Amino acid sequence: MQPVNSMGPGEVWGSRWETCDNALARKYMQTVCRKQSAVIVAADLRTIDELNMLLDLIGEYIAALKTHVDLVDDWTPEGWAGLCEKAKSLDLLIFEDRKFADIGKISRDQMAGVYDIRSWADVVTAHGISGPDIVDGLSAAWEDVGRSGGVLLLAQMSSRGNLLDIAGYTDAMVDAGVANSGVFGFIGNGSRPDELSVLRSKVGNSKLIWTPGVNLTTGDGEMGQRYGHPSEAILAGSDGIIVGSGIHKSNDPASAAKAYALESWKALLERRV
Ligand code: S5P
Repeated sequence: MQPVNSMGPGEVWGSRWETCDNALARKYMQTVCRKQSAVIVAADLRTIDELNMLLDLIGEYIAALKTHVDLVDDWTPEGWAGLCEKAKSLDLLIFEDRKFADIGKISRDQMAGVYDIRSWADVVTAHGISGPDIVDGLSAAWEDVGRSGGVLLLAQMSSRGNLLDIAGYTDAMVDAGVANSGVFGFIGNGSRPDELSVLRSKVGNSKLIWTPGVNLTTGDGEMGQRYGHPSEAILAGSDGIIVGSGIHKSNDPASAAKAYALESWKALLERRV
């Protein structure tokens, strides 16, 4: 049998690799193969020092860095630029989980502003509640600074009582998103593999699905969060597990990140056949 470390993205991702139409998504799939990890860390920490320390500990075990730039207490442009440089040197896509939701032209402007998200984020999240033009607004913002990026549309959420499964919302989101080359993929609910399988069958193979709501300890989390097992999420169709507290609240973040990486990689290889 071929050693896994010589496997190319076509062998690991199968038809996902062949049909995926988004350059950044293909880059992510290659990174996953190189690092043998489909872990996106949700680095929900309040200081730049803590963020840097976390990346130093776990950078080799993850494929992307997810941030919430507006929860950092000591944010400065210089401090943030240093963190982004570190992420790039670790071969990580930078994903700002801003959950844009306004009309297209305001979302474009919100990509600028104090944080200037368009200049450093490769991927951002958006709700589709305002209609499909939000994707054009966000893509235009990247073009404004000579960059390109990808939008992750929230098709499902992991929190209990969320309203995204009401009255055909998810289906409409998927229909609009699949047809749009600015869409990197979708956020699905990692805590409910059965719902995730249904989402995957609607999405098809041309777009990625990344899933929060995963933890090696499953069940209810804080304030309505719900957790499913990372392997089950991947076997149900997730292409990237978004892990926050499972890593950054661990006493040993490096070992935790390594354990999530191993689970994700094993499940990806199992799904392949
Ligand atoms: O439905 C969602 C969508 C997202 S992006 N549910 C989520 O929890 N998230 C994000 O994933 C959330 O903003 C947080 O950064 C992360 C989950 O963190 P954890 O500590 O619960 O693993």
